[in-house]
Amino acid sequence: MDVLAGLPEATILRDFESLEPFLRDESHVRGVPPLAVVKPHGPKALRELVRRAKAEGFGLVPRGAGTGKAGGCVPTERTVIVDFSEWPGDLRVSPQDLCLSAPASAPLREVKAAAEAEGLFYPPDPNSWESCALGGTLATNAGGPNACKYGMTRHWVLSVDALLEDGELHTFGIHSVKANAGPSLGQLLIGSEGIFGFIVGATLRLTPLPREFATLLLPVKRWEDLLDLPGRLCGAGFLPSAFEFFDPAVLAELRAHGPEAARRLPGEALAILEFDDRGCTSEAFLEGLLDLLGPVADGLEIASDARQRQGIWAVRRMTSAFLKERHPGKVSEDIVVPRSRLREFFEGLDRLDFPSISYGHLGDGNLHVNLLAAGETEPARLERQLMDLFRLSISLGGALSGEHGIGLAKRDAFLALSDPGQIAALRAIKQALDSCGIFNPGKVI
Ligand code: 2HG
Ligand code: ZN
Repeated sequence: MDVLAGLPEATILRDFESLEPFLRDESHVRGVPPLAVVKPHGPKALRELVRRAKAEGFGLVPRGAGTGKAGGCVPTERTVIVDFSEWPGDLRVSPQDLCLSAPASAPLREVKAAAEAEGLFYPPDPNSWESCALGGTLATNAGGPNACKYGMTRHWVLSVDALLEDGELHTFGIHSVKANAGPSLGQLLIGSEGIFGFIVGATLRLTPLPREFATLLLPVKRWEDLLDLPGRLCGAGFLPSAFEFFDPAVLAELRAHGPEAARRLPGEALAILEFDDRGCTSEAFLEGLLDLLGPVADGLEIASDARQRQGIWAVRRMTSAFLKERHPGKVSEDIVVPRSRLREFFEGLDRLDFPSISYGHLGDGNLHVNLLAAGETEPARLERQLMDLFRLSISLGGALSGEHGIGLAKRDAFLALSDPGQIAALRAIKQALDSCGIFNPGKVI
């Protein structure tokens, strides 16, 4: 029986070749063939999909641009992929309310550009910002380098438009940062990875666009010298808008095999620090910073113009894809620890019995620990290694994911390592909001 026959307001893909690209995202996880891919053009399609999913017992897997890193949008058994790329709606900026409304289908690149055109800033900047869709960033609560100062996607969402199990569209939140009429269902949906309903759009908070940047390359001889810096900087009142790093192994790979700009990178290990406060390029600011950094700043280089700044960021932005190309079987994690525990984390990592290389968001303790040999490691052993890594992060007050989420990739570890009370509460909420279990079945919990 064709469960999608006559579905209104939608593009439907069914043939094997068209479904193939939807089996994966940008994680190492691969899904099973879905029943179909549906691209809804309006609420009628979604309402009808929800009705049929409940009646026929199939699941609905929401998908943005497929750039996720945890397998959250890959299909599981007997599911239909609901791809939001054709969901209608316009971008509307309201400078007076410092907000922007956009449909889930809006490319994040266009959201950021629409804000900038009004002299405003939408800070979330996942590495995929040029190719991802807003809806995916909302569903996964995407992070990125700017989270160091500005926080995650959830900190920039005023209201969420979502379709729930009743088949109706609801708006949770208002166009103001001050909204306190009861617990926030909008915030419950952000980062829920589609397990409670479909996010179809949102109104985002904006802030004046920073116009002054101090972008610094900080090479060090002993890479451990970087580890106390995020905490020291913050403790002294310096909050970088980004504080990224490459450990010696990642830097060596970039220098030996990376693009032209990477070949000139200095140091045995390297941090990229960026400030965007007004006055951050003044002598007084930089002197204060140098005083605080002390001898570790001996090789400090400052980007002198926008072109140099872009060159530095281009290398950082391509690191994930570059490492993946060189080590196709690797597994990259995204653990997080409080910035004051970074040194303890790396000491603990050294004691674990597997080699790894790291880069990522040092300033907020969100580290991409890469196990290059994962492809050749016996699966049970690899799982033990990953669990040891997650336990280490959790023992230091951190978590097994800082920005990529749980999806399918980390579901088993999340269930095994979380407080059972938390899992029970999440399952109770899931049962209350999705009693038939139609929304993204088999993910997260
Ligand atoms: C980054 O920071 C992304 O580059 C991707 O979050 C990290 O590949 C990865 O694991
Ligand atoms: Zn990252």
